[in-house]
Amino acid sequence: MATINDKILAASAKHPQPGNVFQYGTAGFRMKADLLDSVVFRVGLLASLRSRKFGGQVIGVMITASHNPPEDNGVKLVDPFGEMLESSWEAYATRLANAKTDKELLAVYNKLEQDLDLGTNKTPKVIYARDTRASGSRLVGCLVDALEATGTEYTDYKLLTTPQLHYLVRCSNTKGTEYEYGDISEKGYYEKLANAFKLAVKHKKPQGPVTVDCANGVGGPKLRELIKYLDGTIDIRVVNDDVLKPENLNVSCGADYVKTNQRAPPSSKAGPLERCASLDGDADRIVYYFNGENDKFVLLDGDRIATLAASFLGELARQSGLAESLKIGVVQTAYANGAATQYVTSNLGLPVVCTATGVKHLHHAALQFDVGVYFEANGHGTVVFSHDAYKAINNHEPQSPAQANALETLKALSDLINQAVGDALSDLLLVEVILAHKGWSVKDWEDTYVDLPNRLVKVHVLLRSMFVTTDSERRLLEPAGLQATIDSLCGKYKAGRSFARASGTEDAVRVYAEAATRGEADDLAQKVANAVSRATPA
Ligand code: G16
Repeated sequence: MATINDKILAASAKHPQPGNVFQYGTAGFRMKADLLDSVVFRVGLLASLRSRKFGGQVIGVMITASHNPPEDNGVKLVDPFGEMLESSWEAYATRLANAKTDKELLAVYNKLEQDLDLGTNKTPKVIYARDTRASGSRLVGCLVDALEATGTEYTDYKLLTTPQLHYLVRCSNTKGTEYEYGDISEKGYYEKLANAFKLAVKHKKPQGPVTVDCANGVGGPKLRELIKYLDGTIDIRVVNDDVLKPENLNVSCGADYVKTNQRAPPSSKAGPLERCASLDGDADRIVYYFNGENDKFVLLDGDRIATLAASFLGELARQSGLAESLKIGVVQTAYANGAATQYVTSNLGLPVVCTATGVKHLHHAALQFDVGVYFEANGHGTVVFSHDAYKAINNHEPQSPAQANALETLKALSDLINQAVGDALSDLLLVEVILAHKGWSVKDWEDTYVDLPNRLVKVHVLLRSMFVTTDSERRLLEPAGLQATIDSLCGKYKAGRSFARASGTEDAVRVYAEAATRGEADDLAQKVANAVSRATPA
């Protein structure tokens, strides 16, 4: 009878390593889809090991390249509590992906089995899903080959948003425990969000419609499904939800397009002051925007969602009598607008922590607070409630009807907000609850503070690995001398701030710049981008 090792060798022979060097990056492996077969197969091997490490708990595998172009794809692992894969295991993923031959792969796999102290012999379990990319089903085949070879139990959830898969992993592993999170089904996800939303807007209904651009990705059909559970409590208008033509995914639409270009999708028909939002390709990011005075485009990005959420949660904590028990904090990255950071510390009086890019870093930092609000400026984020915060909220006896009302909303929000990971659908409903409660238009939201003009530029370089950062990616250690050039350029502009870092999801270096005026921000970004180009081999 064939052993597991024989099966791995035979299955691996169907998915030869193409000779590339792979790296588990900001959000897993991500690249042109036709290079990914061996990588996905090997991620399947690792998912099986990871489940064994946790005594057979469910591990998630998501096949998506999120905001990347349609011809890309990617794969990432979800840990038992629904979080991103623990960082120390990223190196194992990279090691497996880079083994050159089937035999070498088996040797790496067996060594990991030995070194990882896998404990019990419980059957490993994996659940997986994919976004709407054309390459997704082929890559699922590669994954299944690994799961079959290793005798792993698996469930195919077909098309899901990334946060839905995170939800299902968390529900699967917490069922019957004090951390029980919800019903282990897609329907359970919609019911949980919809019930929480309906409770939160019981006394204050959202005003006017919100138009949601779904990047022609999986968020479209899933949002339409969610709407069915909302019983008309909100008018959500879905646009850019064409998933039948996968080549349209993220093309001239979606959260990344809107954030990077600082403009609405060209297909947008929104009138002045109409509330609009854009999701990304796997619906784990969201940004809002509207056409302001003189047709000026106004972006309400992740920073704005963070400040809105932090201010509202602070109010609810005070109004419900829980201000003393709930320590609220905000986590941002270097991309956060300087004005947003200032607003949180000065106006809201809340602490701010800065981490490197990547949800896993922000999530981890947010767990230090009872209520940790974390958002990347690109719209990726959520609010995490600690176990103590849940206890405080659930055990608190309100002393007045006003306290009871605030407490009910706070409870509803702790259910509405996805605790596992940033979730565009959950964040959409969160923003809608807050605007409804405050009675705010998008203009009122914008008026809370004035953003410093900023610009994001992508520089294509030959060797992005040359860019080594420190201080939460705010400063460069290498290439030598480049940081001094950036410092001196920043010094020439009022409120000038800029940094450069290698993307973990695209073959590019990202340059961010902000300054007192639009012209200065653009100029600074361009000059830093030029310096980045000059510092790398042509
Ligand atoms: C992923 C990560 C985000 C990160 C983004 C861009 O998002 O989950 O944390 O901000 O990539 O990362 P980078 O600048 O390193 O390319 P998504 O939505 O693409 O999965």
